[in-house]
Amino acid sequence: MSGVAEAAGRVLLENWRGSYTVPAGGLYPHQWSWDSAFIAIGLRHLSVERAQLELDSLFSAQWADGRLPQIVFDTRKDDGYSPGAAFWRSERITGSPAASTSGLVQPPNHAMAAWLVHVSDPAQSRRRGFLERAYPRLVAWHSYLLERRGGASGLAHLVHPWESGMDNSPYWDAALADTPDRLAGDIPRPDLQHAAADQRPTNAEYSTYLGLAARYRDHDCDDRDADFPFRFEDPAFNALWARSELALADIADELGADPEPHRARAAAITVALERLWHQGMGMYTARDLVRGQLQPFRTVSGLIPLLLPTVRHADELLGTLAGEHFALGRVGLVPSHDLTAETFDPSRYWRGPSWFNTAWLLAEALHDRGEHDAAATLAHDIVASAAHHDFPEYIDPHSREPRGTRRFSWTAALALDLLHRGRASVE
Ligand code: 2M8
Repeated sequence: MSGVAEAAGRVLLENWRGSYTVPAGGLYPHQWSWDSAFIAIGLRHLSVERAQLELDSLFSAQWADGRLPQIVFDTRKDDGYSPGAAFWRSERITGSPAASTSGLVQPPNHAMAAWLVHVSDPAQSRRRGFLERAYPRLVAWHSYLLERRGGASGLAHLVHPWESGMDNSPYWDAALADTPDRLAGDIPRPDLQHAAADQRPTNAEYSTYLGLAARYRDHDCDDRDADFPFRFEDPAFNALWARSELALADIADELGADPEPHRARAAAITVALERLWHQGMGMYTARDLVRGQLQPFRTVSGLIPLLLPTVRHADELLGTLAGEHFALGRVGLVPSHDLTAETFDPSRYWRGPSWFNTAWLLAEALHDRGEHDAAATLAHDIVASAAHHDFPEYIDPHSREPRGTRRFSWTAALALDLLHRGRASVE
């Protein structure tokens, strides 16, 4: 193994907590849903068993309605993160699991990860019955999205910015400003002990995040609050759902189950994504279901549909990715927000900095589309930026300086994955 792969492995070992991996020791001391899926994709190269356990432990916190929770709390560390187990009190809600969890969800990248974990050692996976265990969990999770979060549009909707994984994206600004649910008084910000305030969401954003989460919790997280003030269809969330349906088709095939319903669902979501196409922006964007508007912002979320083989506007998306707004190959990784927008901030969380998970997804998409040079350049940038800065959470796209916390698990895992699969090399 190269020195970089070894260093990445050390980050994953350090952040391992016996049956799952924390995103980062100080800032995020619990198990996060889509982090665990990205982490399993890298961990499989170190230990297939651990990668399986990472996903199994998330599945064991599944709710009776099928949702996979945003966070599974380590209740011994509840004071280190806000909002924690004491805020959610999930145990009082019927259908919640034995573990203490958040009631929200995160993007559905889990079936995609489960399939990649399986193919890294199919014989071992079969021996341990990994996919037999995972498949019903994943089917229940996707049914939750369809039945509780789906609608006539054919897309699933989010009820909180945290559910997008891209917390303070400009997509949510107008809706948050318009939301009556805010937490008054002191806003707990333990995160600021671990990352600079100008690289994190603001207190004003946090007061609405907490107000919305409290309202959802106080309705027992049951999704039937017809007047809920925040409901969005997000491109990356739905593209990952469709991509994961394609992975479920592969899993069904492997298990001798019928793959067709999964292929049909993936195709239906891909077609439904067209309602998020914004001609003027040249990309997909989020739709505010409460106010009925497409958001006039370019963010990396709107590029993620490139993962779908039959997405209609692939050529325009490739043009937007290469053009002045995201400047592929000319800045660090892929910025989370349009480089030319007034709302762009190179340091603040999901309003400009480049993240490793979205860059990895786009490197996969470019590779699958036969754009091998662009995929290799991006993969190389992921590995180099991870290695040079001690596996940062995100980077400034212009200066390439590290931002947020360091020794971040998915940064290490995804760099390790690219090295192991020969998609990038170390110079
Ligand atoms: C960030 O989100 C959490 C809330 O879930 C936070 O800001 O405290 C996001 O970057 C999210 O995508 C990520 O899953 C999480 C843990 O890495 O941190």
